[in-house]
Amino acid sequence: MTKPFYITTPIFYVNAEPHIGHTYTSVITDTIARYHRLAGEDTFYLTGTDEHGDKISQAAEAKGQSTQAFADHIAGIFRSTWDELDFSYDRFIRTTEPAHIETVQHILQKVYDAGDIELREYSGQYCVGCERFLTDRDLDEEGRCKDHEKPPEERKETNYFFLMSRYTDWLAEHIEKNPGFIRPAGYAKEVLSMLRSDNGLEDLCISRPKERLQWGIPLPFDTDYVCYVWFDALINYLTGINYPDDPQFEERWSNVEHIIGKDILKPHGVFWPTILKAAGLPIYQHLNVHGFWNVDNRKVSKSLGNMISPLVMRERYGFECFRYFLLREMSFGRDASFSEEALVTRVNADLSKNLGNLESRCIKMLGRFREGIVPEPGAATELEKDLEALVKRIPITVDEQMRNMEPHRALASVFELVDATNKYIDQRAPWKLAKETDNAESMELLDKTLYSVCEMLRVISLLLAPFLPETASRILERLGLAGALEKAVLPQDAQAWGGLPVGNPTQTGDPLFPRLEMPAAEDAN
Ligand code: ME8
Repeated sequence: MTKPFYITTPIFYVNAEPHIGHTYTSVITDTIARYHRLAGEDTFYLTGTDEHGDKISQAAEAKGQSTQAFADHIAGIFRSTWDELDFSYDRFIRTTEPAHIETVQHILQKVYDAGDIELREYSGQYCVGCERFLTDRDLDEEGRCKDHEKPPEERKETNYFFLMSRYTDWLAEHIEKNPGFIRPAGYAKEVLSMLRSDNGLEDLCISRPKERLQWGIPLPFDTDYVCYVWFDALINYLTGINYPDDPQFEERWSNVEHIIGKDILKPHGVFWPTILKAAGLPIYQHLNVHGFWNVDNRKVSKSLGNMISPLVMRERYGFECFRYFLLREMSFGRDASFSEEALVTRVNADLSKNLGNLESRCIKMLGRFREGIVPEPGAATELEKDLEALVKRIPITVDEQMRNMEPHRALASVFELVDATNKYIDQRAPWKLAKETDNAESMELLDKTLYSVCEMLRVISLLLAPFLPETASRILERLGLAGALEKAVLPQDAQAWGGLPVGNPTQTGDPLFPRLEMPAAEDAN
């Protein structure tokens, strides 16, 4: 293990069950975490639930449940869903945990002592959906919240304010001087325009009077108030790695990557770095912002009933097919559209036809022509040298793309290897060579071909493991390499041509990706 790597998802509100959006964020985070583990880094992946605030207490009330019972129930569903989907998180944090409450109070006190929190009277337009006071730019022409399409409530209160505006210039300068701090670049621009807008940055109201809202963390310096849910929620990233007591905290924190959707850019791009600065803590390394999934070209919403349950998708298509589609279809940072038809089309083309056929052709031919035993490759010809060159190059490209947070491009790079191998098989036509049993040269060429194809499959599986862990393990097992992933180090083991031992026994199996049927019209979504 070398340097620590720390990656986080947003903590999800417990007012809805996990849907395609939460699943996408978690699939990306899981994939990146798995990649870093395979690169030998001491990786920590944090996820969890955000349980305080008006939104949750109102949702519980609507269900006629106590807020705690309601939060317990939905947090349990998130956790069990993530477990069923085999996400490799290291900690599932809940903001109602005593450890988190303590950390929030510690940070609040620090910022208060630094003189960055002040009591003021305030009136404004509050959106319960967003859990914040809105500014003019958050409103549409009819004066409704742009995100929730609902008019905000007029609220007047004496509240504590975090003097965020003090940090405007510092933050703008940091963003300008550190390209990639918020990525892709379009989101850094968006944050800069929030900071540089005519009115500049406002201060942030961080309290709610207890008489109005009980469900929150009491302010340590005034127990008549509870903490604003966003101030509380962001601090989960510190609690998650046991700030301030863990001796590993500093090193881990210096390598933190946050993954979020574009809807929560402002809290993460503006509130969070300024809170950290005010608390005297280093700011995060990167904020990685992805786009939004629309379903059949419409916004995902409860009222439209198009939320897409990951467990239903697993039942219908197999989770790795759904996972593959999410990873490949969306360019990280941009919006994408989900439909079951698009999923079936892509999975059939890429996984059944391309990858699945390659695996089954390769292992079946080895069984038929060489009793399933990996043969001697002999000396490389031009065709094998081309494959070797690709195997030297692609793992490095994948490594860069993963570190630049471009998983869709990394996956496309892995598939370059799949395409090259399919092409190589067609060029060599081993089924023809196999007929020329009297020709020693043909037999040698056949061995070379079979070895090279299996070796390509080994490399492909190693690189595919973070994206499709189950598929990668199955292919490696069939190559007689069960357990290889536990020892593998990326990218170097994928680059090392010849890693597959001669004489390895292989075994055939069921098709990895049976062709999917198009959904019947009435089932679709
Ligand atoms: O905002 N497409 O929680 P949340 C892609 N508790 N991603 C989507 C999506 C979609 N259609 N819908 C949701 C909160 N997401 C706060 C976060 S963090 C300190 C507090 C994903 O339950 C995406 O990651 O509303 C988005 O940022 C997140 O879910 C919002 O989840």
